[in-house]
Amino acid sequence: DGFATRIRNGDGGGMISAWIGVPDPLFVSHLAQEAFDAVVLDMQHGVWDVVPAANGIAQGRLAGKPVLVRIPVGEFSLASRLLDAGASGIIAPMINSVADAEAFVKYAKYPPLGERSWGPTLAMNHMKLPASDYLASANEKTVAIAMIETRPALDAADEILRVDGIDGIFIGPSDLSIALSNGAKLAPDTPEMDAVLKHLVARCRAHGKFACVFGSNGERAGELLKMGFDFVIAGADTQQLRSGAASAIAAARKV
Ligand code: 3PY
Ligand code: MG
Repeated sequence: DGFATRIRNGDGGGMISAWIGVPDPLFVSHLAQEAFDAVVLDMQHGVWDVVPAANGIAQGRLAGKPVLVRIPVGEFSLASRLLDAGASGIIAPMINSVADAEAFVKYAKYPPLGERSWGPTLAMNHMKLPASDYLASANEKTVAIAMIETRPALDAADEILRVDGIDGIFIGPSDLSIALSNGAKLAPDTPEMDAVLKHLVARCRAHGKFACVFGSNGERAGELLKMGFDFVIAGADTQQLRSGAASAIAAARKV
């Protein structure tokens, strides 16, 4: 559970995380063997339900990797349930205002920051903490990450970053590119988008919060780390699986 400290202090040296949409805990077991710093389970566009997600968190912990979960839009009560299951952090999509950020914090943090309800049975098992120690440290040891991926979110980024209990932001370059082009294009990897991303990294630095972003492949992830992001994705599980298969087939056909 040094993850939260590592990402808060920026001493992760730039983390690369797996991103898993296939809802099988065994996928976590396999990908966690690679040199990823963390694992994200995607409940928004992936197809995870709560029980497999809880088992996926356990597989990540077995492999010594922190597991974060992206919940579906507005389903903040899932944040509490997944933290109860031992998630190291929650990523909430489409946080477009201070009101959205505060609603998220309410479910992700215990008082005085929020109103998370008590019952972290699995988390205490995983972390080997008695209840009093878990209560005293959970707000620090787990992270609440707000996704910035719309025009209103971009406009409100400073106010969202100022909300107590929001530990960092995660930029969704796909949705943001769709929003900024008014629905005209999906273009997450352009120079125009890079200018927006650099601006948001600077705002995170100014507020002492960390910056995360989705990168569609390894090379893009490297560019995003160079821009100063603390935590990047290097493509999703399905892409990595298929590109591995495609390159094996291509290699076989070449002999
Ligand atoms: C986006 O780019 O919009 C995301 O949510 C990350 O996949
Ligand atoms: Mg998105």
